[in-house]
Amino acid sequence: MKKLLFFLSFAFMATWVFGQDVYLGSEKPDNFHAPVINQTSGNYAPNLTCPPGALNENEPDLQDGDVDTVDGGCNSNPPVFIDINVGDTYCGRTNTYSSSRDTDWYKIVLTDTKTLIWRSIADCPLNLIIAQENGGCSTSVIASEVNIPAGSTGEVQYTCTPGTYYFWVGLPVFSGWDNGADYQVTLLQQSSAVPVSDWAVYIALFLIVVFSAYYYRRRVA
Ligand SMILES: [Ca+2]
Ligand SMILES: [Ca+2]
Repeated sequence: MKKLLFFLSFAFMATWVFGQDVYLGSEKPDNFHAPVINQTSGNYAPNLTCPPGALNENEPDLQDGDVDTVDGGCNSNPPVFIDINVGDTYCGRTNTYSSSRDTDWYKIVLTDTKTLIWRSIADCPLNLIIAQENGGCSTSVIASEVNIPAGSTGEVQYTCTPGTYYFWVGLPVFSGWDNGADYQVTLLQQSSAVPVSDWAVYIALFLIVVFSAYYYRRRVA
């Protein structure tokens, strides 16, 4: 029984680890691992509305034979990106077409170190990826979250040193979403300030220590 449980646990972990898709491409590769959670729209009712002040990706849903000339990143020739700044929210679209998927690459060039958060919500399942440019279109995936269900907030973060980074958003799958769906993505910087709630905890702990010491001294005096 123990051996069976061990085997099942190992199989689950292996499926979870190796079944993840952090592939940046728009076309399905031969060795693509099917996502563990093949989330579809199910009973979810699309309800995203673009918030005031948000920017628009301005890319129409791609059709068979289309070339992504808006933000296909390194999947397009020549490569094309949307520049993004910390604090920006983009409202965009993503879809599948002809066994391919739309991929959207947002680019930022950092001159100092920042812990950046890439956050999303969508009317479809999403993958979020942060990739670092190693020169040209040589990239390294440095953080990712995959199979974020429709209607759920996804988030991935990384402490980025000076350099060029790509913030990628797209579907986890290569078919089934030909009619497309809305998404929203936001690039945030993690504050280094200690939240007020944390300070309250520290002060409370300090007072407990002080009063405990005072009470102990009175008892032994
Ligand atoms: Ca798009
Ligand atoms: Ca695109």
